[in-house]
Amino acid sequence: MYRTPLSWTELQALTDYTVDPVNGATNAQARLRLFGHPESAVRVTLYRDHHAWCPYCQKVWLWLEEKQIPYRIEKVTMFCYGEKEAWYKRKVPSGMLPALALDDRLITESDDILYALEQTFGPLQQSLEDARVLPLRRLERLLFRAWCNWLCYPSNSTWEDQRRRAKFTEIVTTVEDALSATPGDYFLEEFGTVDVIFTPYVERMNASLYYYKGYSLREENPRFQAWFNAMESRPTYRGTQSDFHTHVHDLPPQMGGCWENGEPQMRINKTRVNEGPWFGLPDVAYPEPENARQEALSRILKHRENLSRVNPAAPQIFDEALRCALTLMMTDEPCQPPAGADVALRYLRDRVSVPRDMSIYAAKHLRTALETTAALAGEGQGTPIPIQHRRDQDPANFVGTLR
Ligand SMILES: N[C@@H](CCC(=O)N[C@@H](CS)C(=O)NCC(=O)O)C(=O)O
Repeated sequence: MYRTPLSWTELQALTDYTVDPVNGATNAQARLRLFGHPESAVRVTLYRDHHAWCPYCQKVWLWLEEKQIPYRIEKVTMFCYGEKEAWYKRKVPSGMLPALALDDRLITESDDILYALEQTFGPLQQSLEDARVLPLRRLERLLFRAWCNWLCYPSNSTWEDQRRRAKFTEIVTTVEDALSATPGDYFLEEFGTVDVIFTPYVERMNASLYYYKGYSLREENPRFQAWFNAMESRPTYRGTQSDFHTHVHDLPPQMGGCWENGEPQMRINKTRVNEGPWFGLPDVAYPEPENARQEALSRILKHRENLSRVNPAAPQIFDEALRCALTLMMTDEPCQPPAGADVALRYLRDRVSVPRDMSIYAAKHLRTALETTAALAGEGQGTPIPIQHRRDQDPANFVGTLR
């Protein structure tokens, strides 16, 4: 039995989701973070990407959140999403992110930024120059290179793909040994700098190898699994954490291409990440927060006019289709959507960006409701996600409401 879709006013009444972006938990929407300090205490501005996706920005972001340093955030467009802001090019002619202003000093290069922050505010448990940290930093770069060699170059044969996989998993074994070398689940005895340095690319490896190679870093390696679980116990990490769908479609233009190996498991994983079910994927393991659906609803309510403007469907079709999906998400009761809803809703399903738009569980609920409702209308897919650029996600379309 189908019900009629709720009106926007009725939907609005179903969410009281609020966060305090300034003093509350780590979140991608904040422009100012105070951690209970007065605004006059701010000495730092972090310039990072609108998409909260740049891995080098995530490293600095996590460090600031862990140390609870008051800071401002200025968001900048990455080249593959749209036009780089002229004011930023005047400051940083290369346009590269992140950059950080510390008092009167502007610093680029994420490692130099961490050095400067460490000198000013003290290390995050261990110093970057600590004798235990230096070899682990080198190991992180080795793992990064082996990952790029496997993911970002086409293999001419199954043999070549297997060879690159073996090289990568050999270094994974060294990382597993490093994780086993100290008590606890972090790299050293206690959480610190090394964990922050490993986080951005290990998160992207977990997503991309699952999808493009059929290899599940988190599930196949017990120490990595324990490390991910430990990281997910931290609200700082949860606030910066992305999901598989976002990563696998954001990586190709950034990395210059990601290559599928075509293996049966890879094909299964790819379909699952693109079409669901999204619950149960090894991109998250902490228990779902109770208000995940309310969060998804409140984020859509905030942006629905812009979402309608960029959607390929006519506004009336998109409006009704979206209300059907949100009604299902909030009431568990399906609504029959209008003709054309399949294309409209799958276009949006493919463009929910985590953590830019909402947190990981909120996105899983939203993608599920969009897909389930789209399937009631038909098999039509949204415009394919581009792989050379992501201008379909140009933040200029959301300026003014991007919070
Ligand atoms: N070595 C630099 C690398 C930074 C980097 O590659 N940033 C990329 C984003 S992940 C960038 O800003 N690219 C320009 C753009 O995409 O607009 C660092 O550690 O900060």
